[in-house]
Amino acid sequence: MKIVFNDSWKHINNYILWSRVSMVIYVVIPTYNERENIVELLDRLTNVLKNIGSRYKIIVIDDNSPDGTADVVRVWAEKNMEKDIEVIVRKGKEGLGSAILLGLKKALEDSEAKYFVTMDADLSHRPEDLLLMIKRAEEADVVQGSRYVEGGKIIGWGLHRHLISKVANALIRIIYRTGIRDNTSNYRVYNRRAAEALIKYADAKSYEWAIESILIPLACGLRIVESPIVFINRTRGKSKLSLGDIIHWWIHIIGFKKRFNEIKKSCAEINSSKPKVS
Ligand SMILES: Nc1nc2c(ncn2[C@@H]2O[C@H](COP(=O)(O)OP(=O)(O)OP(=O)(O)O)[C@@H](O)[C@H]2O)c(=O)[nH]1
Ligand SMILES: [Mg+2]
Repeated sequence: MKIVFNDSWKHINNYILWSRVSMVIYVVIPTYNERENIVELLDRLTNVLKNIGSRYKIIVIDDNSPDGTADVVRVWAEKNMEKDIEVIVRKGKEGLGSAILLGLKKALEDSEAKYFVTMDADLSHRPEDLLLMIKRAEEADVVQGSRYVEGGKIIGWGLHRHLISKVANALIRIIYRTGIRDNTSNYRVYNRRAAEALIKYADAKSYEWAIESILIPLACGLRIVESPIVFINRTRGKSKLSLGDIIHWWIHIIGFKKRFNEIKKSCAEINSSKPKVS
């Protein structure tokens, strides 16, 4: 009996080890003029990813940053002999949403890609919070990095940013019944199902991405959990968020409702046409 027990444990351990090694975590990072932040981000991020122990790939989507961010990444990769990083440079500033979508599309081409992380390059999203987020990804389709659950917080925001964020989140919770405390941070982990849903339905070019990329998995009935993050307001480089972006963002929160219902219907139809596994 004892031998059988030990053997099963050996199998389980081997399986855990095998599944960790065989899965690939992709990290998609949009950048525009982030040369002051990107080196620290990549140092800390690769450190965390190595600790997790799975294979990983980092995709940086840079919009031909005038400050030479893409070159800084290339030099960093060479200096650190880091092969698992790719820089895609687009012609000009096309928006953070379309940059992330491109990165996800590219990542999905790898059949071994299991988790798809999206994060900002300005060090507002601490790479160290990814450890818990990846752990939680085993129980959900989307892990939302959350500033509004126990253990999460925001450092460095003025009163008006707190107010905008609180009101926006309350509005999203009411209109879409998300039940999620933090609907607007772009620090997330998606599994393949969720990433595919985003490729199929998302259309956001710019900052509306933060809204669509949580509401689409929700419309498709996917499971979303929150994991605490400490959000630190950028201390280096400039924000690209303009007043126009903020206005557009507010309009999108309300205007997306019709599309949300269409996506819900489409996803329900796809799910009901799939053969049931008993
Ligand atoms: N490729 C690409 N990246 C962008 C674009 N706009 C913003 N980004 C990146 O998207 C991330 C978030 O942009 P931020 O300017 O920090 O915007 P934010 O975090 O919403 O605003 P702040 O709170 O003011 O920092 C950063 O990594 C930016 O470099 C864009 O047009 N193209
Ligand atoms: Mg930022």
